[in-house]
Amino acid sequence: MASDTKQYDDQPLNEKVCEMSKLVTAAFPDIEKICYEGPQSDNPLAFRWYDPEEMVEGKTMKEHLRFTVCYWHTFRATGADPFGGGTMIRPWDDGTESVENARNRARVAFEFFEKLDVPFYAFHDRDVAPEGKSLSETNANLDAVVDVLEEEQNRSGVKLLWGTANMFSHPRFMHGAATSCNVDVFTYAAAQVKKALEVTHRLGGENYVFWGGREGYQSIYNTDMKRELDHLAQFFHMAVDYANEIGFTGQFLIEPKPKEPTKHQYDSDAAACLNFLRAYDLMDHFKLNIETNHATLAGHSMMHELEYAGMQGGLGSIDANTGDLLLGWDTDQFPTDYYLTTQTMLVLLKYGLAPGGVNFDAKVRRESFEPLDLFYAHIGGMDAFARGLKIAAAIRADQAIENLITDRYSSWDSALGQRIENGSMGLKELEATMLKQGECSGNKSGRQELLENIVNRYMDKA
Ligand code: XLS
Ligand code: NI
Ligand code: NI
Repeated sequence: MASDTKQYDDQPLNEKVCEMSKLVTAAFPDIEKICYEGPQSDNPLAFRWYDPEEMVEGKTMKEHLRFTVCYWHTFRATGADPFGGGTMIRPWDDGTESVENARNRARVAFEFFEKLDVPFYAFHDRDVAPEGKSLSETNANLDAVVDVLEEEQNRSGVKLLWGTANMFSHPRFMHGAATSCNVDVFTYAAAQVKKALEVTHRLGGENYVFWGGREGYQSIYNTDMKRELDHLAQFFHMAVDYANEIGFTGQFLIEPKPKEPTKHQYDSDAAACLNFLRAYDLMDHFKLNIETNHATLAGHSMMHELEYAGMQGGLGSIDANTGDLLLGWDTDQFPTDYYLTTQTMLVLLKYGLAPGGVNFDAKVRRESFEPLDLFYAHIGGMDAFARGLKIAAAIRADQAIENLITDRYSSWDSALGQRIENGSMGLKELEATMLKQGECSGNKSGRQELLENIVNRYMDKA
């Protein structure tokens, strides 16, 4: 989510506040289940590319993409920004922080998941249920909503991709959670994660995510970085231990992000996260949840972050969204760019995604305030990923990129290359080789322009 964590505080502005305290009719009465109609369709409430049962590389699109709706943006974002309050019209929401409203909203969410035909959803503890006056009241609120989530999961077959704890919105977390300078805040956060793990386990969550909300610093002058990182690692080890204790076997994920809300987030990018995991002996328990807009904030492309994580066995899941090149913050827009989705799918097909998924950590713009816009946004994102999947699969089937890479590195397949790669050469042997040879053989062209043309060619035909 972007910097406007105010979205957790502000109430939605409902011009048509629902008078019903219980949901008796559908929240989206005019919308039928979204179906695949094919690329020729001009029905804005149909899929043009996402055909859940279509086979690609031996699996259905549904199995490849594992689409996920995120609860916080879709059901809690109000459209508030630093310059003004909420704009969203959500007729089913009575605008209160009551448990009853939260339970009702949960039922609406499942109507949305089913009509959109997504197999998964994801949430933070505090998105689904309101904070109480004490930790025990807060936990009881959560249980009361989780009862509805469980019932709705069983009824609809929609599953939980991941759960997580919001340890950044409440003022107590001003200095961070696991990295707070206040031991009580660390303790509160630990209790919160314990509960969130139990709830995720109860709901059959396939993963558990840690996005380091305020785990970072605004000023290095007041920060004991070593102590904070040691605490963060202890915190993760405690989570691993407790998961073992309760039998939660889901995948733990860390979500890199370089800044927002802090100036320097500890989990700044895939490389920083993997280094942290390795340094603190956590590599066996964690993978990464890579988010597009976070990659670009870190000065990387999504494809770079995915490849970097994937090559080290650390690619777990993705938060699918996009930023805006002209804006420098986490705008969390829905991804519609076929080049982006093709690049993403090229890497995901290479390393695999399950038990991760394609989670739309994206929100409709403040000006797109009607419930209908939630459908348009997700349909666009799902179609863009389905098309990206098809294009990436076609490129892979012809080895159109791979052949050029193989050729580019072919000198390494020579006797010399093999001896270096298997570790049987040192500087002395290499010096002797080059003294004898005198000069390098010629280089090969990088063929960047050809490769860009090849990707365009597959865009045209897939
Ligand atoms: C914020 C993150 C957040 C995580 C879940 O920028 O993207 O939404 O995905 O805490
Ligand atoms: Ni984000
Ligand atoms: Ni995210």
